Amino acid sequence: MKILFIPVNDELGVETPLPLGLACVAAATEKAGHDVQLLTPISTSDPESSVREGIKGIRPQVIGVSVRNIDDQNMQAPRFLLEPLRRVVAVCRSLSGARIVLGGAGYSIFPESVLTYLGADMGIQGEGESAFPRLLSWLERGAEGGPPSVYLPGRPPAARDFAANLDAFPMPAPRLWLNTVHNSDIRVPVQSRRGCPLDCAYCSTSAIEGRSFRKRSRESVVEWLREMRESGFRNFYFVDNAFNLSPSYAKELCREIIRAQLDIDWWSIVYPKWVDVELASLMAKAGCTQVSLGFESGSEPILKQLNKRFTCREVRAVSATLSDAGIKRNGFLLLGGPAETRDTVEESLAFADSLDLHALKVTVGLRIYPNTALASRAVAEGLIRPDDNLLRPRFYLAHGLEDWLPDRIAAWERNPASATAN
Ligand code: B12
Ligand code: SF4
Repeated sequence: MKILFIPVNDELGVETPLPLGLACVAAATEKAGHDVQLLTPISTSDPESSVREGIKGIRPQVIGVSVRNIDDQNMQAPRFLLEPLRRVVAVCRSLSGARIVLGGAGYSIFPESVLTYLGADMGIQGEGESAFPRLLSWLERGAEGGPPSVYLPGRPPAARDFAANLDAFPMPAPRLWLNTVHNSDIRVPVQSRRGCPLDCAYCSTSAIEGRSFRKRSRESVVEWLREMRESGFRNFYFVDNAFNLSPSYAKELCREIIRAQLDIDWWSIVYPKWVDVELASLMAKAGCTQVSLGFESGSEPILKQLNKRFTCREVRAVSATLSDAGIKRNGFLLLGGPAETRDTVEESLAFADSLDLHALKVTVGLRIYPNTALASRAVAEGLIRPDDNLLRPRFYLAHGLEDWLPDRIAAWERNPASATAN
């Protein structure tokens, strides 16, 4: 079959990440014997010309649209991003009779409500590498028999896919998704693992990747990095939820990168625990120059509320170990969650300040995602109705902090040294 894949630029004012997920699905679809075209991310403000061009080029029977972001998770001025995406789907409909299939991280969190909202034909929750080609075979057979792992309007979905060994899936070749990228300084996303068992109270990852931890062989990751390197890219971003999970895999992967002498520069996301001197030094030698350290709070009771498995002491130790290895640390605070008070906020700001971070991003209010402990709590506290599908962003902000916290953070951002002031 002929398939057109459409990634979307949500125009958030920050660089649109390269569409790794869609490229993975495109690679698997091509491997299954279909004709594939992957567009460069199209602008939601003017989708018509790019979609028209894409459709003219391949005359698709199926169009796959990636739904990455639902909103920008900004409580003070939330941007709901599905409205422009609905226009993209409508443009596809007006220009082609192809079936429109949705997928992606944002889609996976809200599979039924996004399908209805965007008015597409079907959607795939979670990884698309095996489910999408299976869907195409089903369509080729005239959609006879039960549909494979898809959401159809008004029908319950079949069970979703979780490949145990990610090496079963091809990694996208540069010609498939990078041949129109002219800036070789761009950070190319790379994924070595999927799934997160840690179950933080507010997190949506289980809906996207599941809770079980699955990986690629380190050899296949390094082989792919080599291919990218030979195509001129030197900067990478490990999009794995926690690069240091498991620490033994992380160390082996770093050793493999070092052995391959790739001379690359990469960033990653680190869970603030399980980083010893050996891992930090291997990461630095392998080319890691910066990590995101999402410790979210500097108050022990709040960490427990968020179901974090680390203590402030561990955060401090991990931060120092990474710093000693020469790796920059970007910290993240998530303030206003369950049991947060003015005192715990001040504690967190002072704690973050004491870590001597390269940068710190403070978020006020927690975006509530379906099927999370935070959502149950918000229902119990009467903040949201039990039947709210949460597609329109809803935020948790501890009672009593509504007026004070945004002002406090604005003041702190103007003058971070005021961390201990009240
Ligand atoms: C790494 C990451 C980032 C990095 C990206 C770095 C880079 N260079 O790529 C950075 C830090 C820049 C970032 C920024 C943001 N991010 Co982010 N990010 C992630 C993270 C952790 C991984 C994304 C990823 O690359 N996955 C790897 C690929 C292979 O997986 P995938 O894209 O999901 O694709 C698979 C499936 O979804 C499916 N699939 C994908 N497309 C399609 C299409 C079809 C048709 C089909 C059938 C299947 C399919 O198959 C793919 C392969 O298996 C996710 C959380 C998560 N675990 O998914 C959040 C996540 C996507 N981000 C999120 C958000 C909100 C943001 C920001 C808006 C934050 C902000 N306020 O700035 C920005 C937006 C940036 C932008 N312009 O789009 C949210 C989106 C949900 C929402 N509320 O909208 C997520 C889900 C995190 C969360 N809170 O739950 N992010
Ligand atoms: S560690 Fe990250 S991905 Fe895992 S549950 Fe917590 S927030 Fe989600």
